Amino acid sequence: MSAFDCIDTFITGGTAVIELNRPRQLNALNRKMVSEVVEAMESFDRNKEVQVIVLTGKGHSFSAGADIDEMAEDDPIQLELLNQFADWDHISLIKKPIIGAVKGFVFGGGFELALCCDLLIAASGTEFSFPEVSLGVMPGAGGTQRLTKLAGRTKALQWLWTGERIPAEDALTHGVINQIVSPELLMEETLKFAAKIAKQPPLSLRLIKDSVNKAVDYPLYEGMQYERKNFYLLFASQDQKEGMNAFVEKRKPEYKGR
Ligand code: CO8
Repeated sequence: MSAFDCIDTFITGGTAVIELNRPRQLNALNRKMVSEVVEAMESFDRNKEVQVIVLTGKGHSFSAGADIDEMAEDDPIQLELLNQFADWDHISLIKKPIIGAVKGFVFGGGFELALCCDLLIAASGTEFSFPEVSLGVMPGAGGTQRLTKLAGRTKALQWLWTGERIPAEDALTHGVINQIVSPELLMEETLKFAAKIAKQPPLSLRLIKDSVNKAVDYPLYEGMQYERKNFYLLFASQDQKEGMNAFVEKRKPEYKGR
């Protein structure tokens, strides 16, 4: 039995899978679900058996957005006191690769949660949208920032102002997702993709993610200084010795994550 009410989790090979589990509400994100996602991610981030985390949704859709019923009567003071976005901030601190496997509707807060993933694989027919504008609000969990950094200001404004549905093909063209696969193969292809990453040395994966994330926020020079420190740090790892010795000795490396 899952320890969670709104998500399911399991581990297969070196990949941990987190499934949003309110399919009858199209996986609308209530606050409990977001806290559970974060709790599961933090636990998998510390679990030595896990190299990659996959985030997906049960049923037809990844997520139709924040739970409007829960949010409708919110007031600013209550929102300030709840500090619910602290949970979202914690997702940015996860060190392991996170792959989103999305399908159906990826709307509002669901789109924001997808944008918290490092890579996104979408089933054909997936539609992304920020419909918040039509509810008299706007994205609040990073949507305006992350979408703009990925797709650029022009497309971001168009999509955020109109709330129009973005077909998976457009999301691919504008660098929002990595790949489109057929719906029946979504999990299979995602797990294959995850396995390809999971076999790489964990410390390299971790510091590559850390450095690429800095590229988004830092000016080039500072980013390169940061990258250099991470590069040096990897020379303190057993896996660097193993990787380079294995190359010289013409054998397969055996990485330990140390
Ligand atoms: N919140 C609550 N319930 C929802 C939501 C939602 N976002 N989306 C769907 N549901 C429920 C429906 O009420 C319905 O429940 P019931 O069967 O009890 O009536 C069930 O899911 C199925 O939905 P529909 O019957 O509407 O299914 P359709 O296939 O006809 O339509 C749509 C699918 C087009 C996705 C439609 O459900 C829809 O428009 N949903 C709302 C989409 C939306 O506006 N999302 C943005 C919400 S605002 C937001 O995300 C702000 C983010 C802020 C930061 C994040 C904080 C967590």
